[in-house]
Amino acid sequence: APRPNTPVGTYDLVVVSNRLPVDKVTRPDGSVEWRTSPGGLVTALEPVMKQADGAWVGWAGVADDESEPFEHDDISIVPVTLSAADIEEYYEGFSNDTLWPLYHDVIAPPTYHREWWESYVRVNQRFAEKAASVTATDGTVWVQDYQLQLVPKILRELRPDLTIGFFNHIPFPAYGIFSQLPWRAQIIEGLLGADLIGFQRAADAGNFTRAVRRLLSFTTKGTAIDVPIDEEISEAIEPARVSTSRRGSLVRTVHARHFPISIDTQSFEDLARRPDIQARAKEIRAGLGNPKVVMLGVDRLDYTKGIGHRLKAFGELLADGAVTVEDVTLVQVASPSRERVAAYQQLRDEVELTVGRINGDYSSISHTAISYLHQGYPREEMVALYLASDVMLVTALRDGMNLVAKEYVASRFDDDGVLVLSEFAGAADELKSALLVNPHDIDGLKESILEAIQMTKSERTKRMRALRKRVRDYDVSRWSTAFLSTLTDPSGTPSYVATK
Ligand code: GDG
Repeated sequence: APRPNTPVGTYDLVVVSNRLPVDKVTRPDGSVEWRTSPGGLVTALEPVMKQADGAWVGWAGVADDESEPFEHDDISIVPVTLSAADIEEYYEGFSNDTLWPLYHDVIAPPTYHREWWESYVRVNQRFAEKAASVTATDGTVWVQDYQLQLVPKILRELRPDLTIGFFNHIPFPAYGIFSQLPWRAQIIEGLLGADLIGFQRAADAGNFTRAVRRLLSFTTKGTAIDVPIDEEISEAIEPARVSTSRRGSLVRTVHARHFPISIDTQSFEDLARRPDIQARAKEIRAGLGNPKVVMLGVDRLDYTKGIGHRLKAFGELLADGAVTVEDVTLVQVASPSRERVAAYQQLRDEVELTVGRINGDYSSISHTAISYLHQGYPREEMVALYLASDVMLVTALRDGMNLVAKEYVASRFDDDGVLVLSEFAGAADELKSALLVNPHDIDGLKESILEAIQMTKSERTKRMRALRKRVRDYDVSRWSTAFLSTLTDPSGTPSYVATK
């Protein structure tokens, strides 16, 4: 049962994420509009949320917004307020300049600031209190991602009656790296407030479980972790989740497992089959001067994505004379991201310098080596780009999953196109028929690019069919169903057949 004097809400399923699935847009005349931000998570959770009496707790994307809860497209939206200082310290600071680089294997140096940590604690407390106040007795809360790792613990203290899930969308690093974090024990304890902690790859779940053993010496067995609890708490918790350890003390069982996220595969294929989008794909190729081979990169402009390594490999292929701009062109969409964080400003300068150099050295009047687009595009245009491209380059240095790789595959209903995919993206565990590359090995990357360019039609078809089967069989609704059913019944057979 909930603790006495704790306010209790009415929603049986509550999703908590840093950003709401809607953006608050203020028009020039001052009127306000809420626009659905088209993301995979919304598509995945919309049906479940509508079915269970669901609500979504999160931030609307603008400072100091104090909107009251409201309904949007049949989902209840519960906004959390962030001040300009919260955004700077909790979000841009601790989330994006401490945790993000640390969890991506310190590709960029993480910054540790005590003020940022304090803000992270305060904001996590606010999200947890909001979630606690809207969730029904014995309800389920699903917390999303690295910005909110303390929420499970705070929530369990406020509401021991709840079933709590957490999903980490980014990698979880090996202990040798994670242990740099001055607040490493608090983070682990925060996550252990959940009943089920989900990760993208088996390796991430393993890294987390090892961190639990190293820092807290709790007993683990496979994916199960025994978390000691006191008697008072144990009475409020569902009996099936409580047991007595070999030493005779009471423990809660927490599970850490991998659930590789996916996309709404069908919706990408549907777009790709639209005649207007196919016509647009042809127009894109014509606009590029109808080269033999169009290569594509699509990333948020982020240092984890290996954009520089990709450019270096392509630049060297041009310098070697292995390819010419008449035959091969690269389109790089780099959508603007985290522009107030210094590391991102520096990355933008580096990428744009490199693109400028390569284009200056190798482009001709009629053919550009790299079409660089620092812009965001509608989903329709992305699918047209996927269709227009013979080779898709995903060369992330570290990536939780990488949905772009799956979207490319989902769009290629013609069974054509070659995916070059980094081993360091979570997607590599599943998309084994891609050309897997180590992006740090520039010579290897160049060879794989040439192999992709020269691949025969029959080999392309064979590989793409295998890739498409995986992405069709494991779409995002299967992901959310698997997570939620494991959360509510951890003893049940996992319906999601794990990879590896
Ligand atoms: C994190 C993890 C994990 C990009 N530019 C445009 C655009 N996009 C879309 C892509 C894709 C999404 O954004 C990016 O997803 P990714 O998975 O590639 O990468 P992150 O943003 O880093 O996401 C990642 C993911 O969470 C989910 O768990 O896979 O590893 O880092 O859907 O298509 N979409 C449109 N215009 C753009 O310009 N419409």
